[in-house]
Amino acid sequence: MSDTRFDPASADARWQSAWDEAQTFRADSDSPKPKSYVLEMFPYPSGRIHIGHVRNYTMGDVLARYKKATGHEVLHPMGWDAFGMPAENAAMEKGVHPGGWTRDNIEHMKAQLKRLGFALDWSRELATCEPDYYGHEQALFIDLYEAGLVYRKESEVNWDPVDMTVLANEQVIDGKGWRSGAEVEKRKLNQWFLKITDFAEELLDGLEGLENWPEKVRTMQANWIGKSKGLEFSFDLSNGEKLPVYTTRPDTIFGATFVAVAADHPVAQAVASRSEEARAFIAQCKRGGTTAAELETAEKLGFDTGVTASHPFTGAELPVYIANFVLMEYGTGAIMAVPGHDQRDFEFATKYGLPIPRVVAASADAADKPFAGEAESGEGVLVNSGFLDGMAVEDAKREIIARIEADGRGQGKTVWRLRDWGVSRQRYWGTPIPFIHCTACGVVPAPKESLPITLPEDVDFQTPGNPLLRHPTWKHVDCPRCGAKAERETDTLDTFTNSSWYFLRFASQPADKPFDRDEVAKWMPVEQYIGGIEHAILHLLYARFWTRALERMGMLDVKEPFASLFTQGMVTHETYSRAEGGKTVYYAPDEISREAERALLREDGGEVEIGRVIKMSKSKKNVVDPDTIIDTYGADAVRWFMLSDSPPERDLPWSEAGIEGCSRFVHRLWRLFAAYDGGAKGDDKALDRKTHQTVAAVADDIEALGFNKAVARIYELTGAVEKAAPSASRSLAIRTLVQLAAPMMPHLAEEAWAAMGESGLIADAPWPAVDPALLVEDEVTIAVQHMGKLRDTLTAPKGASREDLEAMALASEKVQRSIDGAEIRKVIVVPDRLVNIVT
Ligand code: ANZ
Ligand code: ZN
Repeated sequence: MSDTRFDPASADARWQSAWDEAQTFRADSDSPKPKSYVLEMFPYPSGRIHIGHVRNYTMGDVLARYKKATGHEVLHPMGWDAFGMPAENAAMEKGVHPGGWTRDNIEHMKAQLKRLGFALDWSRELATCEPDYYGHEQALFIDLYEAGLVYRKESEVNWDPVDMTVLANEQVIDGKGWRSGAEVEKRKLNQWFLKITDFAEELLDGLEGLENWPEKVRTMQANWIGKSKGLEFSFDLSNGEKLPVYTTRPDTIFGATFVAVAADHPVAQAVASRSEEARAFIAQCKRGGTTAAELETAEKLGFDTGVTASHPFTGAELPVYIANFVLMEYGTGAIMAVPGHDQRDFEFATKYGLPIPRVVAASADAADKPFAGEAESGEGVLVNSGFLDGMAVEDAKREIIARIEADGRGQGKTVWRLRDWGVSRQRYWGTPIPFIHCTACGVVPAPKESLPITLPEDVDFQTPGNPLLRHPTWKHVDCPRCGAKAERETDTLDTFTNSSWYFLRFASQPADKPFDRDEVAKWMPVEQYIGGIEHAILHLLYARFWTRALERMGMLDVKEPFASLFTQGMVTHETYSRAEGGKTVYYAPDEISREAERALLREDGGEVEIGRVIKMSKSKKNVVDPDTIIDTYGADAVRWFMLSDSPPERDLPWSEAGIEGCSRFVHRLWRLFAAYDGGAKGDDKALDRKTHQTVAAVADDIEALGFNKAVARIYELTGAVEKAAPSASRSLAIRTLVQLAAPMMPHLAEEAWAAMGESGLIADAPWPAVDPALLVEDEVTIAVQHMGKLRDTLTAPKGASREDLEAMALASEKVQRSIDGAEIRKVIVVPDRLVNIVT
């Protein structure tokens, strides 16, 4: 082989175009091979590839290439989650069109991905912002509507009175609009919803079958769905009405010292109609945030309505408050408050001087133990609770539910935390919701033939508000039902809808419908899905919901989209900063010269502070640019670094020394490959064993996504080959190393494969075969005798069974010649030593 240096700059580009030309990674739906669908979460085209993408996609790539080598027809696609707010923000800030901005970013990022040599089927590339994607999504949305899974209802939004626009939750900062700084108001608007709650039970139960998902993701989803068993019962109020409340702790009922309702509750509204003070209080509640987390931490505020509620067992009259921590959308919007055992109630009672009795204690004799400044929500026995005294919590729950049900006051009930999914966004850069409002016919779905309903191009972002709403012509259409003048819906869909079915469109891309059921069935479910833990809840839950909904509608044959899920760790780096003019200014690693104990800013030699090793992020400037490192070290070194050292689920600290080491290893392997001599003679049994064992182990590691282990084994085999003397075994080991490295360092491997005189691409070559006999650690030499005379010697795996040794001995030609057809009377086997045949 040649002794030139390996030059990534030329080799990378050369092999990338060779794969492109040969369409090496094009997935064939009609292939008879077993299918394997490997998918990484598709990126948002923000402008540049982030190092986190590089890590995620490298992992998927190794698996995809390995699956191909092991005889699978692999689908490994890539696309763009291309709708969303950053494009609109760019439009507002830079005066560019969101479409142009997004498409430029896609072009740039695609080129970056290509430089990494990923084995992707680019023929299936899709961008969710293109009509040939979102038009099909509109069709699916209409299908969901027709299946009864889409509806409209009034619901609260964050309204920025200055920008005259609805804000997403993340655009509300400390109760103010992120751009205008104006105090955000809550407004009721008609919004579109998807009925995910219809699937709550299924989505929860389905988690059990997902054994190949991380436990923590399953737990997070289960908590989000939030099934709770409790009791709904009614208090009799002093005004003669009944007030239903919901509790998950009916056992604590003797500890209830007040009752509270949400600001929107009819009881609160009734009080407000009579009291100016109550109206002011309710208005104040509405200014605060409404998320559960905000309510948890906000100061607890209440307004005494003057109404009282009669305790069902003691008859005590409990005050009824309007309280800011009670949500209208959960349970009944009213609670029995038990300050001793619920933290929110505890804070409230402390503030308003209400009694805090104990009704659960560690033991019966701790009934009067004071609280240590907070509520106790744990297990124990009931105390100060009349007929419940001495009972365990679970027994007491059952007892109360039974008595309340017997009285006809209420019923045991299951409540879900999961809410229906509000998908309306008052924004431009999203899928237009395919409905038409007609004064005569109401809400009418757009006819399917009219899809895609495309976004107008001529929009301006300098005026506040939704560009679709103010566009002069776009929304004006004739009603598809009665032909009268009507208006299009101007809301667009939440971008999470785009990522809820993209994996189906990758599997099948007909022009006239979202996907073909039979073709999808060939690929789905995704065999391995890889992405960030930040998508543990919403994206994965929504994708599971769409899949189940489409299955129920008879459009799909799978219920769960992702058979295995892997959440990779982050790429991290220390930060560099110093205070300048009262602000903390961050510096990028390439602006710093790092010494053992300190870090200096190259520009002025001044010392900067070394911060914690944290996730790479633009705001902290602790990032490395993938393009720069590919330029410097080549794609294979970068890929190798992404796989080395850290287990893939853990964080990977970026280091200059680390990537340099990887680059050195690429060249070291090249030198070894260059020493390949196809004609070398002689064998080296120990090396053969090592080679075969490494092949088997690397395969197991890749299947288990233990890439760092596979990397370590390749290092080890490399070391062993370097030490070995030339032999046929050594040549085989070198050839095998090229194959083992191929999924990880595909450019180097192709270059070596070609230089060794192999025909075809290594990307198309099968995974090296393993001889099981060579996987056994030790071999022994067995003497084979006939009538006590040595006739042959055999090499057998250590510990081979008597039967195997006997069979091997009888298979020996020399032994057969010696026996010469005589009748065998007895075979004596001494394991690991000898076989003697008696005739
Ligand atoms: C009495 C009680 C005693 C409660 C106790 C808890 C502990 P999870 O478990 O999250 O489902 N709750 C009910 N409806 C509410 C609403 N609309 N807004 C705010 N809080 C509400 O929570 C159920 C518990 O949250 C219910 O059980 C109720 O307080 C409260 F030691 O009732 B509990
Ligand atoms: Zn009409």
